[in-house]
Amino acid sequence: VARRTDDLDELVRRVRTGDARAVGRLLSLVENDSWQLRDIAVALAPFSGAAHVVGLTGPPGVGKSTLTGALITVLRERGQRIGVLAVDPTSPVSGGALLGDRIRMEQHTTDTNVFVRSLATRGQLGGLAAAVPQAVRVLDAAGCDVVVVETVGVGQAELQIAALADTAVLVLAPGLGDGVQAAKAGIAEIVDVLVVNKDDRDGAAQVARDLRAAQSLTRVDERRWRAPIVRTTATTGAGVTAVADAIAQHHDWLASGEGLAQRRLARAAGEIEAIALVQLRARLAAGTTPDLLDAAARRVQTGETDPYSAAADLLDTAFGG
Ligand SMILES: Nc1nc2c(ncn2[C@@H]2O[C@H](COP(=O)(O)OP(=O)(O)O)[C@@H](O)[C@H]2O)c(=O)[nH]1
Ligand SMILES: [Mg+2]
Repeated sequence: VARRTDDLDELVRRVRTGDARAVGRLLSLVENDSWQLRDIAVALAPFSGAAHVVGLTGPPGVGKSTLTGALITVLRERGQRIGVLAVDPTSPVSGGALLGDRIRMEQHTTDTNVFVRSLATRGQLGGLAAAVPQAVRVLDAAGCDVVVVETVGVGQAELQIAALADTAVLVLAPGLGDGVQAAKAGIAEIVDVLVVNKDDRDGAAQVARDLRAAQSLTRVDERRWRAPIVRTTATTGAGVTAVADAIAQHHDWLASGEGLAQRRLARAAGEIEAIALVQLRARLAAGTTPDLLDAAARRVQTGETDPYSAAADLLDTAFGG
């Protein structure tokens, strides 16, 4: 165990110098070797909190990866070091979507100040929830000024990533129909920057108007951040500077008050909860409690007890003293 810990410390030391191979190696450990996640978390804990974590989400095909590539170009011009995590909960690592992401960001692969990585689930529940925050920490420790986490979707998974980020960016595009409808509900509460991409296509102005209308339904509050709506053509880079500006302004606004600390507290709480749930599930599955579960199921089935009381007993037994 001691040797393993030494190896991790050495790896983290190299990561902190921005060594791309060490970053790649540690990201692989985070993604694949879940049994080492705890040791990795311990080694990284002192070195996180400097990066601005940006969650970038939206329906498939709206141009998130293209926009991320264009954003990298703008941020590099500003002298920043960038990390990108493309999270895809649905497709396997070798799948088309991630391959496409790689190609779209390829222009940056020789830049030593840019780290791009795709993450996919390995089928285990909670796997991504556990891996993504650690992967962010790796890039944070590597000295990234900005870490972009790209996720697909306009549902629950997207909300989780939004909660993970300091700044949540929602990308939409014309021709989505239901996508915009679904997105409207969460706009006021969750989203910090709204991007209407594919501004070169018909309907982009209408999408922006719809978003502004949805926004105007929420109460005006001077103390609240009002998400700017930015129109972009990611393929040409038009409007992308304004996206970078909006992201930076939101960070400054958060940092000027309690916002940044509050978000990071919420992020840590969510992370702890996710880890606890994964461990509970593992204990239930790993044989420490199946007999208890069987016995509890029988008592519930015969009406001797109710499922809530049985679940409470099981939790006490699994985690109690
Ligand atoms: N016309 C147009 N096409 C775009 C724009 N941005 C991205 N695309 C194209 O939309 C497709 C999906 O882009 P991608 O970045 O993979 O979308 P993602 O699934 O949201 O990551 C690709 O063929 C892009 O070239 C844009 O601003 N205008
Ligand atoms: Mg993509």
